[in-house]
Amino acid sequence: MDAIATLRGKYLEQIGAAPDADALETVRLAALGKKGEISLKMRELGQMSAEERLIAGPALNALKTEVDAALKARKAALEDAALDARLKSEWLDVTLPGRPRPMGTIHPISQVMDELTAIFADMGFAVAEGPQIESDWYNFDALNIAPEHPSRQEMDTFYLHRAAGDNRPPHVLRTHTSPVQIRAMQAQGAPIRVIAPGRVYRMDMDQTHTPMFHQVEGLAIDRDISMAQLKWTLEEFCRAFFEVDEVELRFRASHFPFTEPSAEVDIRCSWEGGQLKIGEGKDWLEILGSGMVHPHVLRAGGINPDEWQGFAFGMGIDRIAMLKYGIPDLRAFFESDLRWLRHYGFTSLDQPSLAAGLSR
Ligand code: 2NL
Repeated sequence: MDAIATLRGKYLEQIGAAPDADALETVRLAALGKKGEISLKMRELGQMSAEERLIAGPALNALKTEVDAALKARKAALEDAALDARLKSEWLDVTLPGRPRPMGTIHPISQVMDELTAIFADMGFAVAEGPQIESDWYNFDALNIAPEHPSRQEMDTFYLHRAAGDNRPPHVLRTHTSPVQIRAMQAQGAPIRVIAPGRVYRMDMDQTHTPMFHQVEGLAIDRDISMAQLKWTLEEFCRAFFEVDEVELRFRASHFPFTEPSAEVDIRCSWEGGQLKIGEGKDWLEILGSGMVHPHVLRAGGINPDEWQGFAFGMGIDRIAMLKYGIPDLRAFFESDLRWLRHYGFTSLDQPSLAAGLSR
């Protein structure tokens, strides 16, 4: 009995003093492990006489139960203490103000591209994209632009170098987004309704020209598309884009190699006190070029001109962005001046949508 009391005192004390889970496990093994002191004592019961066992058995069992319970209680206490320590060190003041971060703005050209995409999407036009480096076939031949046409001159178009000995015709930086529409026709066939917004390149640099600028072209092909639908589509676009109730467009006969007939389109406006007003007044502002797609161009797109016809148009995005948002200088668009960007830029929350702002 004395031996049991000694064991009890020793292990209960060690358990109470164990500073962590590892130390506690060491105590557990020493007491109740396979070769633990209490386990060995229990194995000795077999060699005892029946009378001895009657006394020692229950006492040892009681000791085992008590030590076991003490181990569990200490383990729980250690875990509680560890959690308390974490709760004390790992805290967060959720009432602190956020750290200020520099916030960028949406470039007016991106904003305008998003706006016009939303407007044309509402009229059933999908957005098509394509490479900015094009073969001369996609950029010129497919568009019925003759080999001797001035726009092909090295003066106006950026040509890429070929390796010495490579005699294939050079690629070009696309001079319009028309090649995107040729590719869309080839991929999709007719009927088709797409717009192609994007960067285009021409060798031009002065007050009103930059060597890289932005264009959106549109294309609608079906069995019976006419200039009447072209006119309605452009009127709807202008009403929504310039956010005015009425617009008036004027078609002037013109010439492009890729359309026949061709028309340049002016919008009625007034300039009063340097302030542009769209839809009223006695001035006219040229905003785009358009026409019925030339049969040669349909054929280049893999579409049979005896079955299908359609309209196309092309518009400068930078220019309509300047008109809508009163931006005076084209070249500032591409100077990455942060003060300019903060002034003319849009917040990312200012999402163009037909429901919010782009009214008819
Ligand atoms: C302008 C004139 C125009 C087109 C672009 C086009 C595209 C295909 C077929 C036929 Cl795939 N035409 N595009 C048509 C007429 C005018 O742009 O002054 N742009 C600023």
